[in-house]
This record gives sequence, structure tokens and C-alpha cells, in this order.
Amino acid sequence: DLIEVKRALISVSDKTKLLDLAAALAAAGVELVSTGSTAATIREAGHAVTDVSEVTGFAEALDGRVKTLHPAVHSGLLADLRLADHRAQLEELGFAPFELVVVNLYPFEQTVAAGKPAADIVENVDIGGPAMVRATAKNHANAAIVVSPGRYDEVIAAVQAGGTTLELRRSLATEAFVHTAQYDGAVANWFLDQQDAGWEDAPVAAEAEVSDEDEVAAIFATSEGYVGYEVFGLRESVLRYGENSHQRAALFSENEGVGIAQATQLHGKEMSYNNYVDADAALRAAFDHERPAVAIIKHANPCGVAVAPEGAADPIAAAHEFAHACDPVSAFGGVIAANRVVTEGMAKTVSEIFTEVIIAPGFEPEALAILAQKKNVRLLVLPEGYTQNPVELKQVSGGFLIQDADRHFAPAAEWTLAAGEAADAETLAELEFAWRASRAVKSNGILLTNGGASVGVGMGQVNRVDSCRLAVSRAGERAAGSVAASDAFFPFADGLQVLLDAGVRAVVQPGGSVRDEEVIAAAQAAGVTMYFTGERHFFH
Ligand code: 93A
Repeated sequence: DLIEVKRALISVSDKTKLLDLAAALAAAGVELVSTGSTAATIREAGHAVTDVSEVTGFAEALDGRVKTLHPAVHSGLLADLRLADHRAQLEELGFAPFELVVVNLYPFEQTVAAGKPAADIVENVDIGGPAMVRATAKNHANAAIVVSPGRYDEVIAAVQAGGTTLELRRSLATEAFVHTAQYDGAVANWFLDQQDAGWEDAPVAAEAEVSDEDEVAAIFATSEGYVGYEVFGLRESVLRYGENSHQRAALFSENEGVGIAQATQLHGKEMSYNNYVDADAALRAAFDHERPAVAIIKHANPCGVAVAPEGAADPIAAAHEFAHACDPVSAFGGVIAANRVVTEGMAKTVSEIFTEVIIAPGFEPEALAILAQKKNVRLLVLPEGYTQNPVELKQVSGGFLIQDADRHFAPAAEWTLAAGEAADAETLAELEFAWRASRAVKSNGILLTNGGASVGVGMGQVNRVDSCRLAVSRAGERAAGSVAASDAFFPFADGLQVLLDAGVRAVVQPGGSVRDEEVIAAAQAAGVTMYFTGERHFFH
């Protein structure tokens, strides 16, 4: 009656002593099969473990409500291997038996005791767990069922001694049935209490309670290893390669998402990894403005961003023209986003310029006809209700960072005048455009604008003076009379001086440097208006 343990199924909410057990079983050569977080815990400790989804051929479904409820699991638990017929059926089905099952149940009573809402309590009624416990206890002639960490040592000793005895399995099975009976008793009592006291309202709220942040974090955690993503409503599409051709890559899109991942491609070659990155940066820049706006991106930085001038006959075409004029050399091979439908007028101009991607809320039929003649340009339409993500993720070694997206924007009315005369309405509007547009520029970012269009961009430098020099040199003669925005304060007057020497007429920046006095004095000396916004817009 000694049953050798070759394969064990472990699914535990209470992870007490789990790793001791897993280590001992692994050392004894037992194959481990586990559910979601149990498998993750074991794997993290460096032991080999098979996901139950691999055994069933199904990803855990319905938020984990269905993970082990599957013939591949339950046949392995219930087959009476003393019977030739059961052995034959199991073989035919391609299922393997489990000789050891370790399960403890969702913490139902703890959830009640913690005063959680009814929806949480109901969710903690374990269904699959008791099914496994009862199945294995019933089949104690063939398998051992362990429901409490208090029995692990005994079971480990048995495994090491060559197998579980019938006596041990009977004792474990008895404990198991007592355990599920008590568990069901607790569930029944709670339901009776609700009957008496009146039910709390419908327990459907679980989904609504998940914040965007939680959801994104969960998606991130499960996309690792490409396992279980279906559970969180993600689809994966493999890209040809990543940032470079030797890097593998995939796009994961949320089924309910309304971003670039859900955009419809109307024309052109397959989107590449870099196309997605740049097109998303273009959207970030273009959709930060309410007026019709166009942003042209290269290597995730704008080489042109502009809003349509008031009264333009074809506003989006005008915005594109001005955005392009900022830096026509860099715009070659760029990625363009428009925050309005692409018109025939815009299409005519763009078709003259080699462009990788155009993404917009739509294309006029005439525009599409013109652009579709270009074999290589990728044309993408945004999903209805397009919105940018409320949170941003960045991977770091061994983890990831998560933050709110940079949505806050201080309007000119909230700024303080730090130097020079108060700007007139036109200049103030220009400064506001520049300040807004500057947050699409990688830090250290300096943006020179005029007439609602960038004229010089200084991006991604490791000191602010160089960014100022870059912006001024890109602007050339256009620096004179432009306004300047700096994504963070000037730590010294030197960077600002570069802008002043180039002839900018007004400056907007957060302020707050310990050397603000010096910086203000430089602006005063040049007779240039300078506003402090009190908020910065680093972007990396
Ligand atoms: O949601 S369930 O009722 N449905 C299942 O198919 C199922 N399979 C295991 N509960 C289920 N379990 C329970 O999950 C186990 O009883 C255990 O408490 C828990 C372990 O899940 P994880 O390994 O993801 O922590």
C-alpha cells in the first residue's frame, strides 16, 4: 500500500512552509504542478514547476475562477489505478495521475473577519480548491491529500522513505473532509447571516474597484514570460523585431484599450517596434493641444510641432506646414501625428516628403487616395475615443516603475512674472503654447516657438546650456523674436544667456533654482519678460 510520489499538484493560498515543501519534493525528484501564484512562488525560489495551464492546455480563466476545474486535473486526481480500466482510460486521454495533492483554500473566514465587502467575501468562496481536496480524499487509495502546513514534515518524510502509506493517506483524507466540511459550514453560516440581516448590494463591483493603476500593474506582472495574459484581456502580436534587428519584440494590446495599440492600419508596410514608439510620442505631442495640431517625430523627439493659426482655411494642413518648416532636414523619414482628420490639403504636402507613419483620428477619402499612392508610408487611424494612458511604466532591472502620466498643466493665469514687463495677450498665448509643447521634448528640453510653431528644439542634452545652444542653432535667424520654454529651471544664468543673446523676446520656465536671482537678473538686464510656472515637465 505504499504509493511512490512522482507528481504532485500544489495550489495553496496560505504559502506557509510552501518553499520547504517544494524544495524537499524537488530534491526527491517529484514533478511539481502548480496554479498561478503558487507556481510563481516556487519558481522564484529556483525550483522547476509546471503551470497547471500547461497541463490543461487552457490559461486560467475568469479572473482565476477556473484554473484547476478541468478533466486533465480531475482525471489525474480521481483515477483508481488499481483498476486496469482506469489506467487504460487515463493513458488514452493522455492524462497522468497525481500521487500527492497539497491544497489550502481561499481565505474565506479571514475575508469575513476583515470586514470586507460582500463581493470580496463571495469571491473568496473557493470552488476549485474543495473539488480537488474532496476528489483526492475520495481517492485516498491512490493519492495523498494535504490541507495543512502542519502535515508537511510528515509527508516529506514519507516521500523520502519511498512513498505514502495507506494509514497516512487515510488520516490525511479524514482531515481533508473535516476541513472542507468546516469550510462549507463557514460559507453556509455567512449566507444564512445575509438572509437574516439583508444582503449588501449586488456583488458585481469587483471589476469597477480595480483602479487603472492596479490593472496596468497586473498586466505588466503577467505579461512577463508571455503567460496568463489572456486573463487580463491582453492580446499579443509579435513584431518583426525590436529596436534593432537582433532583438525579439511583441506588442501587447489591451482588449478594451483605445490607444495606438488599437489603431487600424489602412495602408503601408507592417508597423515596426520603433514606428510604435515614435508614433506614440507623436500622439503625445499632437494631442496635448486643443487647437488643430501636428507633431513630427524622429527618435522619439519632436523635430516640429505646431498648432493651426487662427482663421486658417485648412487648419490641419497649416499646422503640418508649420511643423514641417521647423526642421525640414530632420523631418525626412519622420513619424507624423495629427489631432484632426487628415485633409486633402495636408495629404498633398505630406506626399512630397518621405514619411514613415501618419497617425490621425481619420483621413478624408481624397487624402487617403493621395497618400495610398506612396507604397511605404504607413497610415493609421486611431480608435474612437482615443486617450493616452493615465499611468506610465518603465522597466528597471529587477522591477519596474509606475507613475501618473504628466497630465497636469499650469495655465498662464497661474504663472508669476519673474522678470521684465507683463506680456501682452499674444505673447502670453505663445508662451503657453511653448510651455505645453515643451513637455513633448526629452529633457533637458528647450523649445523656441513663434506663431504657434516650434522654430528650434534642443532636446535630450545632459546639460541645459547645450540644449539652449542646440535650440538656438536649429532656429538660426528665427531665434530672434521667438519665445523660449525650458522644461525645468535654469540652474545657472548661462543657458538663459544663450537664449537672450540669440534675441528671444520672452521666456517661460518653472523657476525654483537656488540661483534664481542670477537668472532673473540676466533676463532683467536683457529687458526680456520671464515667467515662472512653478511646475516642471521632465520627460525622459
Ligand atoms: O477559483 S477557484 O474556485 N477555481 C479553481 O479552479 C481553483 N483552483 C485552485 N479556486 C481554485 N483554486 C484555489 O486557488 C486553491 O484552493 C488555492 O487556495 C488557490 C491557489 O491559487 P494560486 O496558486 O494562484 O495562489
